[in-house]
Amino acid sequence: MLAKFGSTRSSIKANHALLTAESFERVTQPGWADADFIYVISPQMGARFSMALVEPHGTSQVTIEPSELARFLFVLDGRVGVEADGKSHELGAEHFLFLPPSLAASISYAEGGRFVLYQWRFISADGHYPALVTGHSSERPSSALRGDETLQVQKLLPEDVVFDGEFNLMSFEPGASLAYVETHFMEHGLLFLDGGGIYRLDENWYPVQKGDFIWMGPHVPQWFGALGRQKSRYLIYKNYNRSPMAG
Ligand code: UGY
Ligand code: MN
Repeated sequence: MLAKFGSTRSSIKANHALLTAESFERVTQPGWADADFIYVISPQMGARFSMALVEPHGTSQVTIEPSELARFLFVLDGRVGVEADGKSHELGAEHFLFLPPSLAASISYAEGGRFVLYQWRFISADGHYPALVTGHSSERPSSALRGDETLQVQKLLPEDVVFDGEFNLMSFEPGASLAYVETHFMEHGLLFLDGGGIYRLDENWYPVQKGDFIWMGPHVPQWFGALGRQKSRYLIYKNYNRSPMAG
């Protein structure tokens, strides 16, 4: 994608960032043969997690060893295979998988199997880790956010304090919006899956659309209003169930 006259919609600020495709930088990673990583969010920008778009350009597999990192995959296109805990999981578009730090895994992929990968240092509540969780967005129940039927939330992970974060899908009817400007200590890593609108981040109002990523740092004022004639929907991570003094 050519950026004319050095322009981009990407905007990297101290407490938030909008990352758009024309400024994506592709890098390789040890062990991940035939795959490009686009790290849209990283600790280097101030986040406590990383979020990458992984684009395989060949058939390969990687072995993940147990470590202090938890991982969450959300498949966008194609197929991704995960073997862990003696089970094989075949993931297609809109399948997700939470891999706890305690488990080794083998991930296999091929050209066209694009997915989002979140990685973070898991904060255990009691020294234990949750089990692997996998599923498909269509299987997860939807509920109105604070009684607003035009704004639906699907929680992909079980509601259990054993998890130190949430991964949710939020769907907005055209014209729907967050009810108020949120200001919370939890961070977000977001990918627009459908539609778009206006995202307020701190003192900026950004036009946003499908394919855009957003980092919201701690306490950044945030609000979204959906525009256009189709539903808007995003995948959003938030550290959750833990005190700001934990970790
Ligand atoms: O869960 C959340 O904090 C969510 N409502 N935030 C957001 O959509 N920016
Ligand atoms: Mn929020």
